[in-house]
Amino acid sequence: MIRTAICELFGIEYPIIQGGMAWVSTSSLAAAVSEAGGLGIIGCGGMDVDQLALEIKKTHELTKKPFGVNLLLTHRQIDEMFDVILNDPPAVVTTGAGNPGKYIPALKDKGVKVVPVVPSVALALRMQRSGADAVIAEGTESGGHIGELTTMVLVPQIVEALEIPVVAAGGIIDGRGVVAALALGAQGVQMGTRFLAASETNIHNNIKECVVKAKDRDTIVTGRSTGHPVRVMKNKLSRELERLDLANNPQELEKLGAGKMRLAMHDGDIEWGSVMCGQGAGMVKSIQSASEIIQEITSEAREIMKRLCREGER
Ligand code: TUI
Repeated sequence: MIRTAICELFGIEYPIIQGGMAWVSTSSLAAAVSEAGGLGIIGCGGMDVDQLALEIKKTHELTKKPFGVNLLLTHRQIDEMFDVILNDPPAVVTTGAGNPGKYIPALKDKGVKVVPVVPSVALALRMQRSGADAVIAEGTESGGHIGELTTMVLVPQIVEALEIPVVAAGGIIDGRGVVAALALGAQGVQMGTRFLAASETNIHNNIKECVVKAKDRDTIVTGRSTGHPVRVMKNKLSRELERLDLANNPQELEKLGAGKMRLAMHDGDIEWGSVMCGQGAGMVKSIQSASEIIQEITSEAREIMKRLCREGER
């Protein structure tokens, strides 16, 4: 079902990419997603170079299928992280939170497919010119560091502007989202929030329960005054960050925000931790394995496409 250009490009069965979430996407999740036929991604955010090297090694041991690494361009050891990747190259590198242009040639020399996450048509075009193999068009519904445009308007405009394949991200949780993304011209989807609640993530159970319990309006964007807006679950920390945003106090905001992802994901503090997650959390119903998630989504998508075909014939 739904085999698209990115299935060929990455050597995967289903056009489903797991978001490379900082503190969340380790070898256990990435390998489980790849084993289930999607593309698992290790997120380097929250890791140091030795941890990244070890997670890549562990993923190779857990699966023979293709997987990727997300290079977080704001990482304090970004150049060392890049060297780790060149030393033991994964099939795919996705990038986030910046322009990866200078890293692309060396990755391509090693046969790695390079797929930057982009929040605008202008950056998508720059990435295509720099040799990217595909882009991930990420809407503002996503969790974590976000751009301004919604998935609904960003994806079709990037699809229209580019010749390389486009993957849609932001607010995609189930088969309905997958079919909608394909209808917008995307060749696949990237999902973070749904996999945040996967049984294979090694994060604190409080976070998974928080995602499962979430309702439609439970996330908020903080940090606009710093130039790095992030979508998080509403809690005591986000209310305090919002106050500092409104007071236009980016220095205090950065100070208060430091170390709070670890507090959430590792320690399970859902009040004072930074619980980065997307608006789609309200649609996540339970904690499931990566394989159950992918099977459920693909069968939902198949059913929806059949129904739409029938209705289109009438
Ligand atoms: O990167 C993400 N999501 C993230 S990163 C993260 S950790 C963090 N790092 C820095 C500040 C705050 C949090 C948590 N979640 N998604 C991909 C993404 N990339 N979203 C938006 C962008 C982006 C933004 C600007 C990509 C490129 C860009 O380009 C600016 C430029 O340099 O032209």
